[in-house]
Amino acid sequence: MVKNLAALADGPVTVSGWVETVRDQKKVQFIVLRDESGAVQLVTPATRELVEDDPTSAAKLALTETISGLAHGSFVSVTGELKHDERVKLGGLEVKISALEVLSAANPETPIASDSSLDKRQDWRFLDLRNPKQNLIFKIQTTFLHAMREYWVDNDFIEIHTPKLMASASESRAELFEVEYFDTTAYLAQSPQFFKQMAQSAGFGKIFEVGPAFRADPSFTSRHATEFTSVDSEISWIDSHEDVMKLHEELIVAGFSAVKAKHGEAIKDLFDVEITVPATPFPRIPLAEAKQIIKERGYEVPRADDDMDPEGERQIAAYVRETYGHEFVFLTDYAASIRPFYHMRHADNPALTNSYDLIFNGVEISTGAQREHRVDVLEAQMRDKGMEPKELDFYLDFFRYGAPSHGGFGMGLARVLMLMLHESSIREVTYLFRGPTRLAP
Ligand code: AMO
Repeated sequence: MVKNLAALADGPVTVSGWVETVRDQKKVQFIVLRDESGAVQLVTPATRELVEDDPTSAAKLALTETISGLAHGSFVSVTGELKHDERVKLGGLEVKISALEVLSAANPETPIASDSSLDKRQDWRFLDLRNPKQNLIFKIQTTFLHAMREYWVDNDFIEIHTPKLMASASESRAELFEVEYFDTTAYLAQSPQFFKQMAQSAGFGKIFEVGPAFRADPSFTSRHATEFTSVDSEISWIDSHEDVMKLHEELIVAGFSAVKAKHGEAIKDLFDVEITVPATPFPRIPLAEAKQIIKERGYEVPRADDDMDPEGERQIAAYVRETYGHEFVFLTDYAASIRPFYHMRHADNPALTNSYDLIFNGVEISTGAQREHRVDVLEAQMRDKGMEPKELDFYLDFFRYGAPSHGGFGMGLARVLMLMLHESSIREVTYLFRGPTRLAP
């Protein structure tokens, strides 16, 4: 690998990778060769014609011509002499080529360039991903998930994998993908919601799942996909949603600490972003209060349904940044009218729920709540939402045989990465994006 060259002494080496650039000068040729670990400069004197009394000149001429004809993106293997030289800007070393073999030639026409549109880059995602900046995103994602997984495992959480083929909706009846399923209809899971709650009644205590979620959402915003990776966790024996927020912020801190330690410098170099590990506790503001705060700052949320809108999220984030110097804020105690039937309502005010949204840099990344575990109350809350309890009898059964108090959250992985790296769309940080008009590649 290219990165291993730095540790080697001067001498013969073999290295392979993609041709990034060729500088074909009259007397000398340079190649920048890249693999997923980094880039190195290769150099060779150019031989432009046969020299009669030099028996090696035919081979030299062939090498020069091969290099002149190399297309960007070709995959080559090179043998040569490694030389450490501080004057070489790229990593302070160079390989003088003695032999070069083209293992897989690239088409000379490169279909995308750095200024291609996002849509065009999505068409050629595998080429787009060769860009070191794109590559880094997936290293960051790996580190972020690994750190959270380490937290879960160290704290005795059990990992579950809930089915993605469902007999019913898992959130609302809207945004449901239907699938032909033998002689019936199945639905793609919008969330692991019901089955992560089932784990609480099954006595698992604390669980997590990282998996796909599907939403037939026709919107073209920078934060919506029709398939996304959902990070979910659910815990038993809680007193309120405060316990869930505590878990949530500890996971975020674990993830951000690991990302900063491992990739902080590379993120600064490639994204010009300084990763901040957020201080705990994150600010918590009841939604009604948050709306009042932004109203006093001159922005009134236009929605009549008590929810926050994207501009409201940006406004409250700006307030939190100014007041607490924090990038995260929990907006809490949403109205029952805009929350699902399974959110627990306040004992003293059933118009409000024990729930929250987590806002990061002005965008919602997560929803969490304490769940209603008393089956009679659950049934009443379903009816209140115009639902017929019979429809979800399998779910209600989870609460008919002794169910612990519990709560949890679901978090969109791509949204976290987008906001962490100040990217403009989740399409930039999703391996292969799925949207209303994007099903391929
Ligand atoms: P909610 O529907 O708010 O809650 O989703 C949780 C989080 O998932 C992400 N998300 C999306 N990401 C990309 N594209 C989408 N179309 C999309 N929809 C949602 C967001 C969002 O905050 N069951 C509850 C969670 C819970 O209470 O545990 C749920 O799914 O980051």
